[in-house]
Amino acid sequence: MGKNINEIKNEALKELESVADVNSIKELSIRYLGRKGIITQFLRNLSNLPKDERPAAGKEANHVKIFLDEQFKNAIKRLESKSIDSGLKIDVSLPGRPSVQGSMHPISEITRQICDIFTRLGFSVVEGPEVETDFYNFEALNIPKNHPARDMQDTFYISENIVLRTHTSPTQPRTMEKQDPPVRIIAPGKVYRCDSDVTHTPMFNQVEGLFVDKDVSFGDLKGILTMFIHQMFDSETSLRFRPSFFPFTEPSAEVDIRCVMCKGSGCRVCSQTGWLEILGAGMVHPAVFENIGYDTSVYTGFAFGMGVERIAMLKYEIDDTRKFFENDIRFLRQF
Ligand code: 2NL
Repeated sequence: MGKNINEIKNEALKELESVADVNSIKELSIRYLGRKGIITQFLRNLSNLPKDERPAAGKEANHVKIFLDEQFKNAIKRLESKSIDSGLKIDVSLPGRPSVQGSMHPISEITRQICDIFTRLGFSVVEGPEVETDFYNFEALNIPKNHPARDMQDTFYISENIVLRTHTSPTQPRTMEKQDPPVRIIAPGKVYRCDSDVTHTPMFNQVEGLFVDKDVSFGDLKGILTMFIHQMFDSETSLRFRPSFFPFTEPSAEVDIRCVMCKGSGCRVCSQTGWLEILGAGMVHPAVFENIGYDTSVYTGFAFGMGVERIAMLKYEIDDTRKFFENDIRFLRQF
């Protein structure tokens, strides 16, 4: 064999010292490390060595290859930064690159508006985990073991006792465990259900609220929710409370508003009823208070929950929930 690998290395370094522009360095790199380069040939010729010398020689040659590659690249980097330092490559007359201005996602915007209204009414915003235990998502809220919401078909199970929360309600027993009344909280966030069609996405957003103190009545519930709806929609909006059922409230009600599209005369959006359902509410079931240790002879409270997508659809006249999560910039830019 001709030259040994160290001689080749030293020659390459010497040549590198004598060149002063990027192209020459690139040529040098190709001459040594390219497909037909000196080092590449050297590695190929190793097969001529006696078998027991090949591994050590190969290892050394590979080290040199990596070393030289680094030297060439560093030399190029040094030259490039030098030319930038000396101002050679900057055209100060070029216009600046515009930075893209984003906008608030409609769901974030509506969530914020809801939280702002309740914050002004004395509520604090609290957040909780999206991966929940069976206890906080169901048990603490008086949702019995055989309830359909607990079915695998409706709930995403991580394991037997861990779920993706199906509502933001678990945030509330979590808060009540840590704090004695009065409690005035609002819990916004993402929730998950096994459901996917024009009106359902497997992830959607809710805001729930809870008010606990001495002497809290259904009248307080009506007053607070009426103020909320008048601020969120229009101070002239009529609303009605219909009896309903939730395992965690008793009595329970559903709240409808006069259809924002037809003002009550009947249209496609309100299915000709003139009314739109926009929230669920009720007086907190005593079992919920017992589960977290509040004295039911002293305290009462009300709670409510609403879907953010539904409110956003009504306010912005959007007809398909899936549009919120397709990330089509033409859709999102409008908000
Ligand atoms: C709906 C209805 C509701 C609640 C949520 C709640 C939470 C606790 C105790 C009692 Cl800790 N209730 N939350 C109560 C009534 C209705 O949501 O339609 N949500 C989209």
